Amino acid sequence: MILDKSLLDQHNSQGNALHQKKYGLLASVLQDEGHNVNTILERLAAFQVAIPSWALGTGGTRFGRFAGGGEPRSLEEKIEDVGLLHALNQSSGAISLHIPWDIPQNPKAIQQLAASFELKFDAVNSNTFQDQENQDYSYKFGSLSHTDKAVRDQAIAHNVEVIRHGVELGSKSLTIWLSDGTDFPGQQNFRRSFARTLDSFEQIYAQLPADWKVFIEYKPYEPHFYSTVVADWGSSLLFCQKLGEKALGLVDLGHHLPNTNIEQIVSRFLMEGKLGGFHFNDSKYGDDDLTVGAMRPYQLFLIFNELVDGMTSSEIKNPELSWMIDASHNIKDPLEDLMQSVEAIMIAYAQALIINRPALEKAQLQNDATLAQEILQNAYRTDVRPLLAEARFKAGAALNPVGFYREQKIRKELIKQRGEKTYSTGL
Ligand code: LRH
Ligand code: MN
Ligand code: MN
Repeated sequence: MILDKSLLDQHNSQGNALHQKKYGLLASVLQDEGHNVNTILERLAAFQVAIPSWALGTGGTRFGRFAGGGEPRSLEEKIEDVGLLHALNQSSGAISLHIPWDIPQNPKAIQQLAASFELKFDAVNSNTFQDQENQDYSYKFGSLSHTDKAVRDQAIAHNVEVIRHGVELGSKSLTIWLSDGTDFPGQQNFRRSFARTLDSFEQIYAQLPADWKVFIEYKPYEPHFYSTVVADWGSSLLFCQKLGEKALGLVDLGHHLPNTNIEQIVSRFLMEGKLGGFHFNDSKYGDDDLTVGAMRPYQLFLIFNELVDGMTSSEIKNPELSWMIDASHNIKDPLEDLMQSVEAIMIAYAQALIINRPALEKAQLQNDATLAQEILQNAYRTDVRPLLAEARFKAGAALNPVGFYREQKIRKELIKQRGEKTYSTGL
């Protein structure tokens, strides 16, 4: 579906008076506090979050799935959906593919289609956590860590194939989430599983093009419930350090045990120049994959505090980061949910940008915990949404993306075009 620009302009002119009131007030307060509002707006405009190709349909759970209607039926339609999101917020200028859920049959045409919506391809994701039809060996007992070399070779070949697809699309990174692990104590030897995995990773690493990176994503449990080979940031970092400079850690917010201090993990990765990127989502219990910011917006802000600190510090030498969403939608309209996720990420980023850093550093040096908290929470409790709206307005996006999407009844239109019961590939 191609967006009619004049409808966007109409939406923006209707909302502009109220927006200017809110924005003017915030901008003048920030200016008085010593911030350069234009620089903040530029940073927000430059910030792009990749949309996962597997989150454009209703995911459901293992207990059931309730189709939302009008879901994309092909990779082309997924790209159109991301194009629509990007037109609405100008902050979703990339898509991350999961292979083989989304195999680009005609990569040239796919790339052209994406380019027509000004979309780039972020990391390509491999999948050795499911068996595919016509596959020689099963991954029931693992893939890159498997005891049988033939299974490992098959999983390595798949990753190399994913790199090939990525190269054809102009992607520059591979994300490996390795689900391999065990369900019962004694089932495997931890040390040998690690060694076999390292050997497999090394073979994949050797096939990376010169300007590529590989992201090693960690997760403590699920699908396996006793041990996982790449269970935590320590294991991820260990693999990355052994592999070389193209290997970087990937932090999926849902992949931590309850109450883990994720912001400190982010700081450690940054310190070592080993942070590759994020899978943003939110959760209350585990890997819930809920809308970003729905449960723990303060945690997200604290993560961005570390990121802004790291990105502006001359002591940190970390490659540019990949910002990606990894979410699943059980009951919401996936497009609305993704717009909310992107907004939540941008809010946390904007709030982190307005932290009074010199004052924070001074409070830290003086061990003034009260003042340090005041400084952080002053930024966190500032309603920065007018800044985001202004950045969108300037970029020709919608002042209120979800509002516009509803006003225009876009889902209804997608259902008309695609049908009530469509199923997109993915989770
Ligand atoms: C695993 C995970 C990983 C997969 C995606 C579908 O839980 O986060 O990133 O590739 O979900
Ligand atoms: Mn993930
Ligand atoms: Mn996950």
